[in-house]
Amino acid sequence: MYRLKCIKCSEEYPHDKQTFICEKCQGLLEVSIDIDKVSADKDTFDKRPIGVWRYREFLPVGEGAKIITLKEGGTPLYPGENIQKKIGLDDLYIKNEGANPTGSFKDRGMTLGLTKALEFKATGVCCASTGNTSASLAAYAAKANLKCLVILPAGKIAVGKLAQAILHGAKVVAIRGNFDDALKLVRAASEKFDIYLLNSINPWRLEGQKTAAFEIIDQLGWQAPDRIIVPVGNCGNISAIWKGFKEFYNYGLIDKLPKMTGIQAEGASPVAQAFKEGKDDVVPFNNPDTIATAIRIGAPVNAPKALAAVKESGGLLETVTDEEILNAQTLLACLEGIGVEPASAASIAGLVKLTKSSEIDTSEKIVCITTGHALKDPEAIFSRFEKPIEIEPDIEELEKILD
Ligand code: AN7
Repeated sequence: MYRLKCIKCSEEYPHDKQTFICEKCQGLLEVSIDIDKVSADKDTFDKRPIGVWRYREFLPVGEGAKIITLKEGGTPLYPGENIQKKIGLDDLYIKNEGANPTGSFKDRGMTLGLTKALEFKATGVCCASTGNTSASLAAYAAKANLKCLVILPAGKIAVGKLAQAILHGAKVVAIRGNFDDALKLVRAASEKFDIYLLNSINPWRLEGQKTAAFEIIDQLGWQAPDRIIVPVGNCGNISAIWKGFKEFYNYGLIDKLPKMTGIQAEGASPVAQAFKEGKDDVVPFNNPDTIATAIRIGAPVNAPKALAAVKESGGLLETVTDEEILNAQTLLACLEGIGVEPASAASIAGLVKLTKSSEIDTSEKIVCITTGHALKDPEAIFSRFEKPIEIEPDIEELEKILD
């Protein structure tokens, strides 16, 4: 019912083939599911709790597979009432992926990733990461009882994420280099030491991440929004979410598709630049830089998938500055009560920018995806807000400092 397929030359490989790259043309692979052989409907899903595995018929795992789960997904879809009013929109929602077990959307991918790793009889798993992937992989590897190696750019990982990877018992290696260097190294390590690679070049992992689209449709009462806005780094998530929408559309569960809108941080925006220049070739940023360390990526591996998603859907890619990102983080925290890390706030920063420039129609039903929890990166908060005022435990002293 499912196999691997090259997105460039359409060459197909059996589902148990151990490769992530087309052997013929070096193109990226995706999982191709025979949608006409799927048998499920809204009632099938309704009997199960909301989350990744509610949509099991659309997930490429064998019948008897041992499923590694921490009950990921089922994240809240909040109406963005206060932000919507402030910036003049009619129908805004926020899908808060920071509410996942390890605090980011990566958990959706890792439940599939570790389930497949066991199916493929892996004894260990590995990834390179800007932080969240490593936190998630470490936790799921622990649950699956597999060894875990994570390679990180030294000094550039938000402290909460690093703490998680260490806590869950991964072998944590920091390299003198950036994420792109770490990814190169881990790909070599995966081959040399036969450890299963779980970066988003792994198409099985993205199958879990596509369930964010399924949940949004489900939570909106079986309809698609007009637009999805999502932060973009290595380009896996936007591609996965688009695949999810297409599958429910092809299966007949929705009758329209949303415009996929990807937001990159200006200092790490090779894909947005390519899109703006109308090019398919993405020119890597050699020294990507942004406060949003999660998306500090110069050579996104899934760029061709993301560009296709944006073009097919009639969406767009936009950049935002660090200042816009931090303002959006504050907006979300102080108007909606949702705490997110800087990279997550890129979707809201993009929303604000595109509303101002009238590229978004104010009547659109929009879902902004916030990808990671505020506590992932406490330093990004402490560095720009006032520290608490210290006083004696005395009511008069307290009165003096209150407005
Ligand atoms: C909060 O952890 O790449 O475009 O190694 O942590 O699918 O890469 C993180 C990415 C957005 C970008 N928001 O998603 C990693 C890593 C947050 C993230 C992204 C990331 P992709």
